[in-house]
Amino acid sequence: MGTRPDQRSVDPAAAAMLKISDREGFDTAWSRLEAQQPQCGYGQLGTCCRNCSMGPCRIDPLEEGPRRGVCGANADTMVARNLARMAAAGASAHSDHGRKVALLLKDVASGRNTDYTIFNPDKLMVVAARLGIATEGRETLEVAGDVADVAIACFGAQGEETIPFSTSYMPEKRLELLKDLEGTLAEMTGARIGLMPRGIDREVVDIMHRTHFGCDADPLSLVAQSLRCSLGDGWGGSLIATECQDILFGTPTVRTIKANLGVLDTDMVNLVVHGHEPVLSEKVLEWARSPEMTEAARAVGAKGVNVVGLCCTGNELLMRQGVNVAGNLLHSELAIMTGAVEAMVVDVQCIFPSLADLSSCFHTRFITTSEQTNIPGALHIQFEEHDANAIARRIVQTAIDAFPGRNAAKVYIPQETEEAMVGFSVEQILAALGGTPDPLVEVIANGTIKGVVGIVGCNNAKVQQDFFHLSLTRELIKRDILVLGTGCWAIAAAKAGLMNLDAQQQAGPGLKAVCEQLGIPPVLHMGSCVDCSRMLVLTGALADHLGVDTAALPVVGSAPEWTTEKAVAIGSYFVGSGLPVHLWPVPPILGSPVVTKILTESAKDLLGGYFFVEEDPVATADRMEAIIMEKRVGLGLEKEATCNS
Ligand code: NFS
Repeated sequence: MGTRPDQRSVDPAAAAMLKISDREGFDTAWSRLEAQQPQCGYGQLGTCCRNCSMGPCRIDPLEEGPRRGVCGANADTMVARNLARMAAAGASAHSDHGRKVALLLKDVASGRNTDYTIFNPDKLMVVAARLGIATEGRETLEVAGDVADVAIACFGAQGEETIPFSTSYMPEKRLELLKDLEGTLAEMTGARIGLMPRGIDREVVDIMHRTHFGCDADPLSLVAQSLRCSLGDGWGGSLIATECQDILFGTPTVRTIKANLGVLDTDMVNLVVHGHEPVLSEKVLEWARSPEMTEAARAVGAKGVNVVGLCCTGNELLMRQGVNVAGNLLHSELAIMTGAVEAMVVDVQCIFPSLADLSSCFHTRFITTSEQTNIPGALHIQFEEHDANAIARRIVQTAIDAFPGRNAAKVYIPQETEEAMVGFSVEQILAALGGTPDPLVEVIANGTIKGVVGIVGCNNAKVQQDFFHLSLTRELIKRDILVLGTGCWAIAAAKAGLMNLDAQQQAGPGLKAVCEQLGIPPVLHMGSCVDCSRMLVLTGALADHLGVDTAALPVVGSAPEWTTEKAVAIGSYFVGSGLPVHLWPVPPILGSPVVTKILTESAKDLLGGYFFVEEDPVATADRMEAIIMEKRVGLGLEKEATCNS
C-alpha cells in the first residue's frame, strides 16, 4: 500500500489491524481502491450512460467531445437519470427491508408464525392510533393485523393518493407545502410533477420506467421523482421498518455498550452478525444466549458464545439488546483478520463480497442467509422466518463447531474499546426530557443549544476512516450544537468515546450544562440507517409542536463519509423534508451544471431543503453553524446572524 495504516483510518484498532494486513498481504477495501486508480472521470461526474445498447455514451466535461449521446441525451439528462437510479436502488434496499418486517408482523398477527411474538404491544397501540386504526377494547393480535395490512398496502398502492404512513407521520406544514408545490411545479413547467409518494414500490418502478431508453429527459422532473421515491422511503419503507421492528422487538431504551474490535473475546466463540435486518440477528442472539448453546460452547473449550455486531445489524442489536459492536463498514474485513471470529453471519446490504475469500484464510465460517445476498465462497444457510428458531440454532452451532479450528498463532485482537450510552429512540429522548419536547425547545429558544445536526451514513475508503465523522462531530458539539444520528457514523462516534458521559467535557458550555442536567452524552445514537426515520419523526414533532414547517428549524443533516445508494435516498428525503444536507464525497452530479443548480439552489427556494458539498470538517461546521444561525433569526430567536467562527 502507498499509504500508512494511520493514514487510512483514525481508529487505532484499525491501524493495528492494517499493519497486519500489509504484512500478510491481505486484500482490503483500501488496497482495492488503490488498485482502481485512476478511477473513471466520467463516472465521477455522472456523465456516462449505458441505459441502451447504442451506448455506452459519455460527455466530456472539457467540451472537446460530443455533447450528446447516440439518442440525443445530454449531460443534464444523463446525470439526472443516473442520480434517480441511485435513489431508486437505495430506497428499494431500505423499503424491501421494511416490507419483510411488515409481512412478518402480519404472519405473527395471524398465527402463521409462532417463532416471533409482539414484544411491544404499547408501541403497537401508538402506531395504530397514529394510523387511525381503532384500538379500544381490541385484542393485540387483531390490531397488529390491521397495522400490518396498512403497512403492506403502502408498498403496492396503485391510486393517486399519498400512502397512509406518510400522511399520518409527516408534520402538518410539510405535508401542505409538498402538496402545494405539486401545483407550483405544474404551473412552472406545464407538466404534472408529483412529490408525495403514492406507493413505495410504484415510485421505484416509476424511476426505472422514466429512466428507460426514450422516456424522461427533463432534469427537473427526474430530480423531483428522485425526491418522491426517497420520501416514500423515509416516510414509508424505512419508517415501516422502524415502527414494525419496535413492535416486534421493542422500542430502544438507553443502555451502555462497548464498541470496537476489543469486544471480541479470546475465550469465547465469537459470532459476528453483520448486515441490516434484526429479524435474523435477534434470533441468533436469543439462541447464542441459550443454556443449550452455552453448554455446547463449553463442550468445545470456550466459555460461551459472544455475539457482537457490525454495521447496522450491530446498531439494531445494541439499541434494543445492549449487544457490543465490533465496528462500522471498514471494520468488517478487519474483524475477520483478528483470527478470532468463528462465524460472520450476514443477511443483506453493505456486505463486501471479499469477506468470503478472506474468511477462507482463517477458520472463520462466512455464512450468508438471504436469497438476495448470495456470495460465492460463502456457506449458505437459508433463513426462513417461519422456521427461525431451528435455523438460528443451526447457525450458532456452526459457529461453535468452528471454534476448535481456531489457530492461536493467527489471533490478534486489538484491545481498544470505548463505552457508549446508546438507545436514543424518539420515545427515550422525550422521556429524558420529561415527556414533552418543551425543555428541548426552551434550551434551543434561549440559545443554550444553538441547533441540532443529524449525521448519517457510512465509511468510504476514499476518506480516512471515521476522520470526517469525528472531526465534524467534535467541532459541532464544541459550538453548542447537539449531534445525533445513525448508521456507521454512530459506530464511529461510539468507538471514539463521544457517546459516553465524559464526552460532555468536549461540548460547549451550553450543551455541556444541558447534557449534565439530563445525564446524557452530547452525541446521541438513534439507531441503524432505516432509523433515520426516527430523526424525521423527531424533527416533525418539533415542527408540529412549534407550529412551523421543518425548514424553519435550526436543524441540518450530513452524510460526511457516504458510500451507498441508500445514503442518496436518505439525503434526498431529508432535503424533501426541508433540511439542508451536507455531503462528502461529492456525488456524481458535477457533469451537469443544471442538476447541480437544482439540488443546491432551486431546491432551497422550493423545498427549504438543499444539498451542499464540503470537504473540510471545520469549514463544514462553519457552514452548518451559519445555516443554524440563519434559521434562528428566521424564528425570531436571534436579532441578526452571529457566528463564533
Ligand atoms: Ni447505512 Fe447500514 Fe453503514 Fe452506510 Fe451501510 S451499514 S444502512 S449504508 S455502510 S451507514
